[in-house]
Amino acid sequence: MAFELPPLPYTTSALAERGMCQETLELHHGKHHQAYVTALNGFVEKDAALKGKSLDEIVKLAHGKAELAPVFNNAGQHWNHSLFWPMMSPTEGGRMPGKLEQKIVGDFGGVTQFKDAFKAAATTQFGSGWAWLVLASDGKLKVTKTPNGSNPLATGEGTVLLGIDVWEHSYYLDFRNRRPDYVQNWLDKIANYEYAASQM
Ligand code: MN3
Repeated sequence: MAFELPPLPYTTSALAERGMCQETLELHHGKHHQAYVTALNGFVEKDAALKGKSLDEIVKLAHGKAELAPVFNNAGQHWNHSLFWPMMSPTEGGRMPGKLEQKIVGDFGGVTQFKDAFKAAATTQFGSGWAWLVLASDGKLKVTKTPNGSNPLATGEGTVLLGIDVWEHSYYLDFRNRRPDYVQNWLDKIANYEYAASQM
């Protein structure tokens, strides 16, 4: 059974007023994410060891294996983007439920401290990659970052609550080279903290 591009949970213009325009979402979802899915299906088709495996299984088994790097890159990016779309909200973006806010205050010292740590991770990820808010195995929230198509599922860094794509294709039409502005706007107006709280 081939992997499929999941539909966006909102229209491509739904986040435009919040700083992510229709063209960004059309290209990012319809072209970039679709390309990862198509490439992954091509690899699975040709490799008996991958057939019938779940996406999580492929991400974990391909991680760190040089000969499976192209498989890992595309499987990881399919996994990352499938989470990224519901991690944004045209109605609840930026609004943090009390349950998550309390946990963030407890583990980071405050919402501002959390946002600063997340922004630092997202802006210091050299080149392409992702920044994440994870619930680590010790029960604490942590901010982490991964290069290219990698993610906390592969690295075992914890359960993903939130993640931001910092590949240039995710922000260049809206923010040009200003990645810090993209990340700050995303945290303040776009991030779906209801989704994050539901993963705790
Ligand atoms: Mn992307």
